[in-house]
Amino acid sequence: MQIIPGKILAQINTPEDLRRRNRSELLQICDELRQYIIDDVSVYGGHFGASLGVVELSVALHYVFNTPNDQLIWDVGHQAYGHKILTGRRDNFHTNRLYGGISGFPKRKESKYDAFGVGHSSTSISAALGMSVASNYKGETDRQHIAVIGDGSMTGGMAFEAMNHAGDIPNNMIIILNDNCMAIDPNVGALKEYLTDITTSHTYNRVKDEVWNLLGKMSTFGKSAQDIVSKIENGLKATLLKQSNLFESLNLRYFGPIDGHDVEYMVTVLNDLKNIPGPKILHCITTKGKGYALAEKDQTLWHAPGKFDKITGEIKKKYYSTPQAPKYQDVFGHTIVELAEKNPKIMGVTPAMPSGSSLNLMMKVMPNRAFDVGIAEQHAVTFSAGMATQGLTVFCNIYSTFMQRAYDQVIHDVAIQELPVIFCLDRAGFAGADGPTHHGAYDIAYMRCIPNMIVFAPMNEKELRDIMFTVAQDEFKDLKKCISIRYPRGEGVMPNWKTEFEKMEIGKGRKIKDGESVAILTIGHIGNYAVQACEALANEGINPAHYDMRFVKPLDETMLHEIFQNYDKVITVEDGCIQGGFGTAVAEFMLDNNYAAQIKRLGIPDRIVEHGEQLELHHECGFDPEGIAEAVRSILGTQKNMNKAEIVKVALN
Ligand SMILES: Cc1ncc(C[n+]2csc(CCOP(=O)(O)OP(=O)(O)O)c2C)c(N)n1
Repeated sequence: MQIIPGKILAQINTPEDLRRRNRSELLQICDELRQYIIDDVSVYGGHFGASLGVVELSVALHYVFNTPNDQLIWDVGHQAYGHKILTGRRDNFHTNRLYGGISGFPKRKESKYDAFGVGHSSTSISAALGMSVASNYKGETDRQHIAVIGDGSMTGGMAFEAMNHAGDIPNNMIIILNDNCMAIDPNVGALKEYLTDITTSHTYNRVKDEVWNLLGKMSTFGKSAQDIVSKIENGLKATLLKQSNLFESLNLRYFGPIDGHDVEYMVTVLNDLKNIPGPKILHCITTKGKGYALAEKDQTLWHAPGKFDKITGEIKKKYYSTPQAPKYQDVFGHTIVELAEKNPKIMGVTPAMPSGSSLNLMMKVMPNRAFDVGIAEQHAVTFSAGMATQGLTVFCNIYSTFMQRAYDQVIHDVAIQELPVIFCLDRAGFAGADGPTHHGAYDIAYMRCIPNMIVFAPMNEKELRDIMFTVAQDEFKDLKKCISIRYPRGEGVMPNWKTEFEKMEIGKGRKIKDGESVAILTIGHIGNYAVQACEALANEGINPAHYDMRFVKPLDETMLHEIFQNYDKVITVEDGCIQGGFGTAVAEFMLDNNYAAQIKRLGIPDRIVEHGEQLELHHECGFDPEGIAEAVRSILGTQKNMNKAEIVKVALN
């Protein structure tokens, strides 16, 4: 379906086109841009509320600054749809997040206007600072560097590390703090309270107006007047506004708060800021979901609602006549509550993903035992470690991709100290439409090399529940190990998922079926693809064995001896990187034990895999049901082609 832009937006193909427009037209351009985002996302899906909240900011920034020479960096980048539409990608925008289409995040390869690739939060200030230092070094002193960062992302440690550094370097850098009081869920922490204090302080706002009135006159009176105004402003702030000290004390000149939806005023302010040297921060107040009433009302739901009817606001869901399997995240959320109700030692931790991890279920019923710590993965891990030293049983739930942030903490604060922290790594494997910044590709490899770390992946809901039950027992603490439990985005396979808990033996795999000549070894949910492949291969008279290994570490060595003694052809399958992953662990076992089987490792290859549906990406990398079946045929040297219709049917089931 073609999305039709409004009259003026249709004529804006680059920011240069925008800058040629009359300032009086900006309001209408914002309306048209907002409508375009609503029209597109309602049909094609994607992130929603955040982009609506920065429509005016996007227009004002491209109107005032000379992009792409001036460098504009969007933190996280989920709010950059307006920016993409204004920078030559409007006609392509219907491919946003689709396989082969444009990325849902700014990406350097995609456009010269995307100054920095993003996806994980809190990187923008560091990147802008690096660029500003480079510009200075090259003598490009008129160049501007702008980081746009949300109040949620501002809670990330990197943002503070960068501000600490920035305050020490007198470069042209503007930090735009887009304050909407929200992360995906409501923002948390003392910084949020602080920002609200600044925003609502009457004294502050009165003084702010005076300061701005003075600033407005600056350009008229020249440099000495600027100095005087600057001194007055600083004096006023220092004496009257103790709240402003946070940024000012880091040597960042603080301006605002201003209404981030008043596009004309923002243009004025940004033009003024352009002429003020040194690092500065502009605090803009915006509403997430601005201009679409439902999105303003339930901002978490409308962060990324999927496709919806833009008139009625009905979010389109698939309806099934039979009960469906739940999402793994919900199995985690319900199971931790179930366990915690009986065991007062259990605590839950999430860095800013209560809804995404379903820890919100526990936060609701046990608010003093489940914590959203902000976008702060490193802190989440060490905070969990701290609780674990006191004998608590801590489930620390972090998306696989975001756990990359906290690697040192996992080693230094948890594994070395033999603390029994339970890491639940959601969105492990291909994340899908969010693409390479979000794929949980590396956790098997990066976790399995850490001493004292157990690495587990459930093939279904029951295995997830049983491992959670097992490691929640006090005797798990006696092992003096931590554990990484990885599971993918999306649904499992068991509509009746609420099974009785059964204790699992650590390091014990499960034989799913015996076979002939070739054994398929899988880890985690992707094992269900192998089941489908085996069913399809049976029609061709091919009968592979299949083992659900469950543990990457410790490997089930008894089972592996049985496998290598009986099969000289082995295929490993994982939804994770091949290098250093599960298949590599199996190959290492083979080498260490002097077996000589032919091994084919299926998984994520050593390259960046772009975005798309999970199944599309599994197919591209050759480990969807069809790919697994093909690998079996190939290792057996069988020529006969699989019945494609059957495989597709199986894959779709
Ligand atoms: C390191 C990291 N952790 C978690 C996330 C997931 N995430 C994406 S957007 C978001 C909220 C960002 O809030 P904010 O910066 O205030 O932007 P808003 O959505 O409110 O515009 C979170 C937690 C992420 N992108 N990066």
